Formats: sequence, C-alpha cells, structure tokens
Amino acid sequence: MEDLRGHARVLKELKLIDYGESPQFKGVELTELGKFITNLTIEDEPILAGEMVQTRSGAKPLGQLLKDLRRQVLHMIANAGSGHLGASLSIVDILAILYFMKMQHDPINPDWEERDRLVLSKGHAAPALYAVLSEAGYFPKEELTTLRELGGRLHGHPDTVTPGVDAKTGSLGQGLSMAVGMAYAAKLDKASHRVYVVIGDGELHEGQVWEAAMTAAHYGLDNIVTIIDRNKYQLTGTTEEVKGVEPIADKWRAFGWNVLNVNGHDHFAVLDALEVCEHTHGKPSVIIAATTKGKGVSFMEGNKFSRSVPNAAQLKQALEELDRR
Ligand SMILES: Cc1ncc(C[n+]2csc(CCOP(=O)(O)OP(=O)(O)O)c2C)c(N)n1
Repeated sequence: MEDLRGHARVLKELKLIDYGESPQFKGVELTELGKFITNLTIEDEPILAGEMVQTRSGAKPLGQLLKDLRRQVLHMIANAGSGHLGASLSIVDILAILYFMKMQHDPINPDWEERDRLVLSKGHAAPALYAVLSEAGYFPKEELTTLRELGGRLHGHPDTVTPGVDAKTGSLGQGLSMAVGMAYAAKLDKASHRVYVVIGDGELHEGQVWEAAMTAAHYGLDNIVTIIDRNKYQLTGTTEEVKGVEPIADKWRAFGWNVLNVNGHDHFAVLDALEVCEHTHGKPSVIIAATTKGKGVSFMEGNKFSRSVPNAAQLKQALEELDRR
C-alpha cells in the first residue's frame, strides 16, 4: 500500500494524475497531460479519427475520409486493371495528414506560388495521391475512373498534367533531387513555403537519393521534409532481402539530417513529427514512418497486393471490411 501511495505521489508530481488529499477523498483522475500520454501509448489507435477535416464535399471526420480514400484507391486500381495497390494503401494516412491537416495549398488555384509542395517520389503510389487531390477538390471525383486511360490526366505515375501534382515522378530515386531543387529555390527567393517528399524504403537503394540527401544538408535546407514510407517491402521481397537499408536513421543522421521515427498510421504522431520538423532550423528533416504495405484491408496487408489487382470478389470483400471498421 505504501508503495502504491509512493507511485501515486510521483505521478501526481508529474501532473499525470490528480487526487484530493483532504479527508473528503475525491478519487483519482487522469489530468489532460495524463490523457495525452496514455493516448500516445495506444498502438495504432486513430487518435484523430474524430477530427473534422475540410474536403470538397464539406467537413468530415478524418477516420471517415481515410476510409473513403482507401475505397477510391481500391476502385481505381480494380477498374484500371493495373496499379500498385499495396504501395498506395501504405501512404494514404501520410498523404491525408499532409493535404488535409498540414500543407498550405489551394485546390482552386493549384499554381499558387506560396503553396507548400509535395513530391511523390514513389510515384507508383499515384492512386493514393489522386484520391487525396480529388477529395481536396483539384479535379472531379468522377475522373478517378480514368486512371491509366490513354489521353487521360491520371497517368500510372504522377505527371504535372494533373491539377495539384507538383512533380513528374516514377523513376525511383529522383524525387528527392527535385524536392531539393524546389527547397533551394525557395531559400533563394526568401519564400516561406515548405517542400515535402515521400520516398519508398526500397527507393533508398537508389544512389541518387544519397547525393540529394548530402546536398540538402550542405545547403541547410530546413524547409524540406523527407518522409520515408518504411513498409519494409520492395517490389520483389523485403528491402532487407533485396539490399539491406538499415540502419536507416543512422545513415540520415550521418548525412546531416534531423531524424524522427514514427508509426506512419498514428495520425497524431505523424502530425507531431511534422510540427517538430517545422521548428527545426539549419538542417533538413527526415521522418521514418513505419507503415504496413496494403494498410487498411487485412488480407491485402504485406506484399501480396504489391502489384496484384483485386478481382471482383476481392474488391467486394475489401470494401465490406472497410465498411465494418
Ligand atoms: C529506377 C526504377 N527502377 C525500378 C522501378 C520499378 N519499381 C516500381 S515499384 C518498385 C519497388 C519500390 O519499392 P519501395 O520504394 O519500397 O516502395 P513500395 O512499393 O514498397 O512502397 C520498383 C523497383 C522504378 N519505378 N524505377
């Protein structure tokens, strides 16, 4: 009992719990800070699921938006008959947080000079970006059915022909170089916008990534944030089987970057990390986001749907699972 009282006193001093010490004992309660810390420890819990975000069709809870985005990705790829499903589902949360909770941008004026930029360096995950851009209002939702159609605007890999797309990508390894150019240009122009770049963990196999990483650190580009989608898979196997990439954090640190590690499906943690990046001066930041390839549909998680397209039954099953969540 004495031990318990001792622990309680420490927790109270840390302002994690509160209780009355008068004879009228009022019970033990978590303080606001205590609730915050407790939430942080709930693995993979969509803490911000109820947070309202503004979409083209009005405000909706983040949790609802994420399900809608995943549904659209599934429909797009099933309809097109090709596409990288696992890679797209892997980054839905990250892109949604960037576009709906963090970045300064304007779907009515996609070329607004002061907008934050996003380079989807793992361009094969374009369906996730298209779903996000359409929800944000860059182009009509109906256009999503034209993914990979000849003459259409939604190419298999991002192209600036699509409203809202800032860089043509798809050949892995090049996006960070483009982002570094954009960030450096912003510095020269004394502009305040920021540049975000999403790269794959298998993409780290490309030598150009490291050349760009060195350049960003050399110029002290604190207006760039690289987000590594650390889903542990490449196209044909795990990143470690194909060519080991660990220790990722040490490598980026050695290249002069500020390094943060988060669970890429923990919305609060991602937002928090982005906030830390904004307040880091004199060096670029990288967020290593631990994710699950195929996230959101249990039987698609892992590398099974790296390139496979769901058939009608699988699509139905996936959509039903999303409905039940
Ligand atoms: C330069 C280049 N080589 C090969 C490819 C083919 N390719 C498309 S996706 C992919 C795997 C990428 O793995 P990763 O970066 O881990 O992304 P994930 O799909 O796992 O999210 C490869 C090799 C490519 N797009 N570009």
